[in-house]
Amino acid sequence: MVDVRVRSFESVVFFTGAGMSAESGVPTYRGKGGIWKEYDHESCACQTAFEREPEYVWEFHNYRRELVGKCEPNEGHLAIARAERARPAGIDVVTQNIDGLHQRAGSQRVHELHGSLWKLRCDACGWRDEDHRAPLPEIHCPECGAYKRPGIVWFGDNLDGTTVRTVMERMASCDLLVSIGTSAVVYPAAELPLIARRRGAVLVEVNPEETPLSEIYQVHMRCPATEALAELCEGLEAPG
Ligand code: BV8
Repeated sequence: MVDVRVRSFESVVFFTGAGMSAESGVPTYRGKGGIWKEYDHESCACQTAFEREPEYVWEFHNYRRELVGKCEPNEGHLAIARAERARPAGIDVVTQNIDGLHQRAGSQRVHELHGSLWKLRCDACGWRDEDHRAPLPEIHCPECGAYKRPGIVWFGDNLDGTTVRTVMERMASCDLLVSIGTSAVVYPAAELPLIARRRGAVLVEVNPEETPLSEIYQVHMRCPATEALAELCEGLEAPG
């Protein structure tokens, strides 16, 4: 069995999806209880819907802010944050999640590929802010009065170029990549671990279920995120 404990590697990327936050009570997108089973993202979570019915899109996103706002980081988030404290320059989190739970657990080096539920912007005048109030009391831009937009990468939106370049660099320079709780069906995020694979890193997939990209991983941990992370981060003590 390959030794995949974080302490045996120099540079580690944790690549996380909704399954990372499932044990915190945040609904996943697909599979049992998935949010896209209940809501059609084309009517409540995309630019076209936002332009057509901004109030309904905000009703959906305020519902998510209230739901996610009540959730706490789980032992898996905390284990990753402890690992970063033990190895300040050696751990990065690349997340598809928008819930902010990695940051609330104490992780500093977090790259949000799909934006954040807590970030806001105005596409009419360029105003930006971060606001954790749930529900958001005001959905109009304080500068120009247009509707604020959640700072989320919706389907059909481009990802932020700077974030993608930084993430590609980290994937190309890590020696361990741990994918946690993603169904690997959303692109371009899903294929980013291939960069680490090409670089010769050890790839670990943490997911109770198989995914379309399972075969690129050398090690599969078919268990929940918290259980796998307790094992992977074993023996890593933060200094002091
Ligand atoms: C783009 C935002 C360039 C946040 C999301 C046609 C037109 C336009 C684009 C496309 C097109 N066809 C294809 C595309 C590309 C498209 C895409 O990939 N579509 C797929 C579905 C085919 N991608 C895009 O549009 C991206 N942009 O390509 O720009 C472009 C631009 C214009 C035109 C063409 C190209 C943007 C993608 C980002 C979309 N944003 N959501 C929100 O609203 O919530 S997608 C959504 O899925 C989330 O972001 C999420 O992060 C992402 C991936 O989901 P997962 O995180 O994997 O979660 P999921 O529920 O699926 O799986 C959970 C897993 O956890 C399961 O496997 C489960 O087994 C496991 N699990 C459960 N419990 C646990 C667990 N694991 C461990 N422990 C547990 N306890």
